This record gives sequence, structure tokens and C-alpha cells, in this order.
Amino acid sequence: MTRVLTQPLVPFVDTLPVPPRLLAPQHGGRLTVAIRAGAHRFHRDLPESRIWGFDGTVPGPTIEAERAQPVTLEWRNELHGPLPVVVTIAPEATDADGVPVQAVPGLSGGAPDEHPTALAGHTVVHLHGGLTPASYDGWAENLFAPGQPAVFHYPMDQRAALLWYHDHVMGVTKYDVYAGLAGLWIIRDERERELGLPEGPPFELPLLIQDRNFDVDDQERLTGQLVHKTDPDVMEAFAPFTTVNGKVWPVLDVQPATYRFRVLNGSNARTYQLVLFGDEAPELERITQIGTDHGLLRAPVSVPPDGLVLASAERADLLVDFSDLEPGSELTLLNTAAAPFDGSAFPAADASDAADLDGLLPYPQVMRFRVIQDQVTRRKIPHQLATDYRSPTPEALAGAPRRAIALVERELDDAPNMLTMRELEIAPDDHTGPLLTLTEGGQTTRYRTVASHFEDATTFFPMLGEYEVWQLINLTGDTHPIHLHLDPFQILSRRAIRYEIRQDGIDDFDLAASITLGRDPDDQLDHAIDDNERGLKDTIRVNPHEIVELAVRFTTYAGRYMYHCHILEHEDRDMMRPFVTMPADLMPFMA
Ligand SMILES: [Cu+2]
Repeated sequence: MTRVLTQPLVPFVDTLPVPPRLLAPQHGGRLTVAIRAGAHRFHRDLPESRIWGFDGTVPGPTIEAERAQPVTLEWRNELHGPLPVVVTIAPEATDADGVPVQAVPGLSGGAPDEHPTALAGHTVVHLHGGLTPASYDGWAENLFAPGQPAVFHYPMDQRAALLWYHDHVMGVTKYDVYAGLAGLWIIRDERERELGLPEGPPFELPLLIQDRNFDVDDQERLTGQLVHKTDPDVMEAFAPFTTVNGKVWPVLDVQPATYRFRVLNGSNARTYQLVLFGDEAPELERITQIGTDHGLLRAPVSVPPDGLVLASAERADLLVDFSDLEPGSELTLLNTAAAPFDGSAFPAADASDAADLDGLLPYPQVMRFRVIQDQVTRRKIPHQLATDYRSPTPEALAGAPRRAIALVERELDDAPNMLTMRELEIAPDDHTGPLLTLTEGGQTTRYRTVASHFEDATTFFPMLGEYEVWQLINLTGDTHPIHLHLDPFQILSRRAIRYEIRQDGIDDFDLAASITLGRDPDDQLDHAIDDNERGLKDTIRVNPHEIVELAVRFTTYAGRYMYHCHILEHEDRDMMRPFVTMPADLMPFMA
């Protein structure tokens, strides 16, 4: 399929913006950020868009904090409606020309949904990756109306990392983040400074990647009005235009030097497979990854041969070497991941031909780097990075509680499919209801479902200080980035499964399926763990036909937290569940 759409916006004409920096130590650790409506220009040739933003900007200011220096932040909600996003479901998945509606601007015949327009601006902010007491973690139902004070305390007692803050309102996170409510948060520490890593511009820059779509007028001209459009078959919004730090396809002039890019995929649903492309071929060897979600890896790693995969909320700390390039040289960052993403490979060598309308990827362009004449500076990359963590030992995991969660898609008659997470418990011998069986090496474990929706009773009560093993079992056709609030985790395994879901086996609560460890004959994925996933993670991709096992140890704060899929349309409906961390001395008193 080589259908290609013309580009309604000129790529690589806007300079990459650097979000304003708010350095907490300069303010004695006390910050105020207003959450308000504003206007933002996403591209030189676009009219201004109405947005909701932290301090009224897209993205919000980058907050920088020092490890162990607490930050007290007043999130001042000054929002007022209406939501600056037109939300619609197009009547057909493809337009009259057979082009998928999600690949083109405009409403594609969809009527604006009146309910999102009526949103008055309740909000709650979550610091993603923050080791934050429960009362300040941004529980999705603890909302603040415009004018109601919200002063949150962030202890910052955690290692250096790129975090991000964003709205987390129950059911509408997908609209609020899309409207602009997201910003970066960097924690710094002595270990990073010992390594001499670039800190701040010009050589350290954040790259916050988000896809966006806009409405068109009668003459098909883009109006700048933000559009969240889905179609009858796909419940996630995959928008055609890629923005970096709030600009569509920007360009960055770079010196012949090594740059540190702090990359976050802040898109609602789109996964990126990023390839740095030169004149005719990929130049991935220029990139060294030194950190992931929760900061430095133990040692630098290369980017995987097909490119760097980042699902929603995943981060990468990259060193990119431009030092050998002549002035005028250009490198383009391309995305080769089709949507919805299912883990499929796409060769980096073909990245410039990655446009794929059926894969909802009309424009693979992300941004461009242009080398300017300047002094050449080379930087040696240290070979040992983090020294403060190791993999949990088999002894530490031997008695660890094991928790199993099945990810399932439930078909509905008169509404888009619903995605849920089913918490499982080993079924008693006399259990007669629907079962999920998991067979491994001749041994079968029988599970029953104990929770399916966010509001079902809490079943996970992890004890502080103790390792747990969580098993995420994907019984859907797409990759889900699963995020745990509070402490980071480490991946233990990623294994292929084959499975059968019984006829009508997915109902509102129960699940009847049989799963066997081992590869399905039609399964093309390699189910490997990338080197860059062997660090401290808070969001992990669970691909189709796969069980991911992770080890997590909650350490500091007791209380009610959430874990969820970070595809925002899934999180909102209904891939989110609570867990309650408990201090050991209270466990005997649990009923
Ligand atoms: Cu999901």
C-alpha cells in the first residue's frame, strides 16, 4: 500500500521550543503553577489553538528539583469551560476516498460530542514517576474545581529521573491531557553530576512527543481547533500530526557536539518507534541510551536495531553524537510504528517509507536536526552509570506474593469495545464459575476473576518493603503500556503464550479462557526484553500473546494508589484499578 497524503503543513520550519524552566531550589522549594486556558500556535502556518495548559503553556513549564529537597506546589486551578477540544466519533472508519478518518484533519462527518464541551474544568494533577504520599498522588476521583486550593507536597526523596505531571481526572484524562495539561519534571542528583552529564540547555533538551489533530473550515483549511477524533472501530485517538514540545515537526539547529535528549512519549495512545535517519540510511549508532523511566541504567545501551520504541508515558535519556557532522548536515527523526501498535517490527532501513494510512501513520516525520557551524565538542560516554540498584535475587522473590492480571477487550453491542483489567485469584477446588486456566510445563493453575472494573472492591494490598511479582497477561490484539504508581519495578520476563477465550467468555465481570505458555504458530513477535527495559521502569509494554512478569517493592508510603494502562482512552474506560500499600504492622489487623 503506497497511498500517500499531501502534507497540509510544511515540516521543519518551526524551531524546537524549549519549555520554560522552573528551578525549585531558586524558589526555596515553593512553587505555584496556574492551570488555565490559553492560546498556543502549534505551527507557523496554523492559526492559534485554544488550549488548557499549566501556566497556560503547551507543554507546561519544566519543573526541576534536587533529590531530597522537597517541593511544595500550589496547583492553582483557574480553568473555565468549555473544554478547548472538539470530541467526535466519525460515522465511518474511512472517508469517501477510502482513507481512514483518523489520518486526516477535520471531524470527518462526526457530530461534536456535547458532554466533553460541557466540562467545567475540574482537575487533579498526578506526578508520573513520583514517589509521592497517597494524598498528593492525584487520585482520579479527588478533584479540584476551579478556585479550590490544591497544595501538594512532593518529598523528592528519589533518584534523578525525568518524570512528568499531567491531569488524571476519572474518565476524561484523555481530553484534559489532549487539551494541553502536561509538563515535564526533572529530578537531579549527585550521581548524574559525577558523570558530567549535560544539565540544561543548550546541550540537554527535553523532547515531549504528542500527536494532535485539528479541525478544517469549509475550504478545508486547518483552523487550529484541537480535535479528538475516533472512529467506530478504533476507540483510541491516533492523530496525524506529531508535535515535539508543542510544535508540529520542528527543527533544531545543533552544534557539532553531543546532546542529551530527555524523551517522553506524552501521546494519548500512539506508540513511536523512533529512527534517526541521515541522507539515505538510519544512523542509530549515533544514539546511546543512558536512562529510562526512573533514571540511569547501569550501563549505556544501543538503540534496538529497528529503532527506539516508546509507548505512552515511557521515557528515554539519550546521548546523540553530532560531533563528526559537517555544517549543513541534516538528520531526521522518523516514526515507523503503525497504530494501534501491536509490537510488530518495521525495518529501520525503510523508515523514510514508513507512511502507512491503514496503520494510521500518514506522516512518519517527528522532527529534524540541522548541524550548524560551531566549535566541535566531543564527549566521552562513561561505561558505568547507575550503581544503586540490582536485579532482585531469586531468594528475595522466592516467597513473594504473586498477582495475576488479565488484559481483555470486551465487545459491546451498541458502544465501542471496552478494555478492562481482570484481577485473578487462585480458585478454590469447589469453584464452579468461569475459570481462567494457565498451563505451564504440564502444570495448570486455575484462576477466578475477583475484580474487573475500577469501582470493584480492592484486592491488592501490598506490604511495604516486600517484593511482589505481578503477572500481566495480554489477551488482546494490541500492546498495552501498563503503569504502576508509586515505586518503580523491574521486568523479570516476557514470555509468549497461546490462548483460547471461550465463546462469550468475556462478560461484564467474569473471564473464561485457557492459556498455555508457548508460542502461537501465527505469532510473529520475538517477545524479547530490550536492553533499555532492564532498568527501573514505571511503565512496561505488554504485547499481544504475551505474559510480562515484573518485580515491584513498595517502600515508603502507605495508602491508596492506582495502576493502569497508559493509553489514556483505555485508562478512562476501564483499564485502571486501585491498590493499597500497607505497613507490615497493620497487616494483622486487616479483616
Ligand atoms: Cu491499554
